[in-house]
Amino acid sequence: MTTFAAVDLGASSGRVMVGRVGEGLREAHRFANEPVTTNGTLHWDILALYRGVLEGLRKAGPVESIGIDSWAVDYGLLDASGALIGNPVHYRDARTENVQLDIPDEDLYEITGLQKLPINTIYQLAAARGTPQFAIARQMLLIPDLLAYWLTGEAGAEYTNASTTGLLDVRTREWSAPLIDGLTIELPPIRQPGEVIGEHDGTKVVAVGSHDTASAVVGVPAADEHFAYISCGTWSLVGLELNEPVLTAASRKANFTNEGGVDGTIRYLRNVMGLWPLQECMREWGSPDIGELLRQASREKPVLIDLDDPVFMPPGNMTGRVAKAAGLPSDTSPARLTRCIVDSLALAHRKAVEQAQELSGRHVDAVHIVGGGARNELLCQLTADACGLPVLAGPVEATALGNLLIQARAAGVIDGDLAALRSVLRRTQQVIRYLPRGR
Ligand code: LFR
Repeated sequence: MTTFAAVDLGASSGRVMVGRVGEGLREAHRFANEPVTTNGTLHWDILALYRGVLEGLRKAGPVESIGIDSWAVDYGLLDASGALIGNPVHYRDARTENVQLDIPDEDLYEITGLQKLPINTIYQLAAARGTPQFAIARQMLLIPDLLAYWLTGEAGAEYTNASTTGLLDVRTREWSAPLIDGLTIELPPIRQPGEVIGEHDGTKVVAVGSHDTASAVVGVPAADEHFAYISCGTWSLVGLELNEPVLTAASRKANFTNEGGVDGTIRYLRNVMGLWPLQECMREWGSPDIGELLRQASREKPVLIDLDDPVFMPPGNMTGRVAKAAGLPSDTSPARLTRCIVDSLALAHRKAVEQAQELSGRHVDAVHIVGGGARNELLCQLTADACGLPVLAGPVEATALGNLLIQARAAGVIDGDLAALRSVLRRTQQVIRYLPRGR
């Protein structure tokens, strides 16, 4: 049977997973993703990540093809010789805080369909403009495209990830001429998931939904279209899979985004802060056992905070920021702070699930939680309670599975639409059902 390697880079670690259709995934290699601050700027350590990818591919052994996905919006700049200029800047860096674009928000939404998020590439490029590095830059490659370029020598921009930049036209699915007008750097041609990018040491590198959230949505084991998904990890990406974008003023005001999905779908969603505040608190507490912490938290009384507040974006001193927002003393116990974050997240999930339905007119009767958050029983139950809908939790590895399925289809091992790919997941992946309590 044919084996595939899925490279999946997350905000805190990267993995190379190996698997076959209909079987489980094996983790060939996991490596830390540790951002580094120099001269006050937060960077990704991209060469360490690339080394991790190479090491993982070596450990994976012979495979039919390789697919790469990662978080979105961040990029590397290349000079005229194709060399990387400096380390890619982390989207959590403060450089975009006060950036203003020339174009009004309404017009930008009309073209791109994207929620207003300062992390989006368009704001990052505006912040970078005028720097000496930008002056010598000739090309921009998003993170998975940069790694694919190093593996194969081929430059391109995979569509689902390009759709998060704020430079793509949501209708034509190409770079927007008015938005890239005047940009002194070249944006490479768009390529679609399933296309062969090139070869690395004789193995094909195939474009997948290279935005991790796009691959995660492929990996949602939904039975029909009446589902909401929450791709829950560092972020919670909460939304629906649609065929057409929703570009109304109400949608813009609710800050909903129309990102490009695999097979021409639209990922109509909101970025909710996700488990990031809890991950940061855990780091401060010296990484205690999460199971025990959640058990203790389940016995605490809820206190709610607004997780959308940009005050929670940067790393560091998260316990202090959460306690302050909740009006709790700075020595509040980890269990209480955990309960506060998890409850607030469940409520934010509910708000986004409800708004997505209202704004799109699509009704849902189940919420799928995929990604690491599917392991968090307290969060899954509280989300079911808040939404008043069954939550179907799993697979945890939806992103790597979505990555692998698109490679498998490209190789001709399986065929069919997203529904067909999802039926494979329903047959092979464990899903835990949480029913809503007490409404
Ligand atoms: C999730 C994710 C989100 C994106 C954020 C920043 O890992 O890709 O979809 O908004 O990271 O890139």
